[in-house]
Amino acid sequence: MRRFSTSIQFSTMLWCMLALAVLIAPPAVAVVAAQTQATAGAQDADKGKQVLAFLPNELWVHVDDSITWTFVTDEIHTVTFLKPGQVRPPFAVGCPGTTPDGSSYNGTACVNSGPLVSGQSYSVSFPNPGNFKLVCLVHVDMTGVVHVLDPSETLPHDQAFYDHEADKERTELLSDGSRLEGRGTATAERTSQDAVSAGIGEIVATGGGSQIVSVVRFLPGTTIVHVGDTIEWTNLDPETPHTVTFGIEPSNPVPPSAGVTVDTDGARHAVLSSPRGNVNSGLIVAAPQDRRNLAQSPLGVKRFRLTFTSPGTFDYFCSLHDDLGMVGKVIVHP
Ligand SMILES: [Cu+2]
Repeated sequence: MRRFSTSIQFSTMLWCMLALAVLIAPPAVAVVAAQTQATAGAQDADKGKQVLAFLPNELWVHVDDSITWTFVTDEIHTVTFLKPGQVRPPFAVGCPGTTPDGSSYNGTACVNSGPLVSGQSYSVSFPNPGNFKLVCLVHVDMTGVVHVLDPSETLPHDQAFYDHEADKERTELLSDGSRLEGRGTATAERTSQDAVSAGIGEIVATGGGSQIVSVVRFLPGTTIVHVGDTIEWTNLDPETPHTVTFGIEPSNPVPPSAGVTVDTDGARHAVLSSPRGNVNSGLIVAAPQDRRNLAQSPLGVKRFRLTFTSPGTFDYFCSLHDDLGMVGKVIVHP
């Protein structure tokens, strides 16, 4: 009982001291850490056009402010700030690993959301001034920058400006995607009756870094040929890999399936003798951009050819993007 009353007296005294401290404290200078909103990725209604971009991809904040990125696509992205000079890890490896939502990036230790999709968000705060590169570990050309200014400096833009920039960039990239979709179909038709574009895309530069739009579709979606004909798929995307896969989805879509050979011009080639047959092109993808004073990257394998030796209807898909609706059909007439 005695101990109880002592503790009451002690806490009452604490409250009085706290109240006094509040009363005599100088009027607070409103240093409220601001919260900026941005978006990771965008897509159209049928998910065929994927904007691989931070929207917008250049932001100015004050020291101790934080930024929240909202994810809005079925395609995965990461919000990642690597250490200066850090070797870029695969997204499955991460920093290594991930750091929790609300992590603080001080310019020396890696911060990484890990792969996130629609409905998720990730916030980062910035305790030190500086200019920090923002990357997505899934998409190499999805980059941005965060400028962290001393509180004495005036921020050049507000949330309304960033919302407007994000809208403008999203609209422009999706509209580019529509134009590319037309070009992917037209290019395939011009090259040969039996040519299919396996995706098409572009990289766009902004003041903050680079953004991508990828059309994750086979263009055209249906091809009609005769027994003995060969169809050629070409990946026209500067970055996004695809596969041309018939039959059972392989557990590892990266390597070509057994029986896929290489033509003298480097394109992969296989023969399919039944609509129930299995064949996987492996990744067909552009080579990464070269960087001065580093070894050049080898040629990418961007083409896959398939010869049909029996009639029937053959359904196929991209092992990486079938969930986004990247599927096609080949009708082989006798
Ligand atoms: Cu794909």
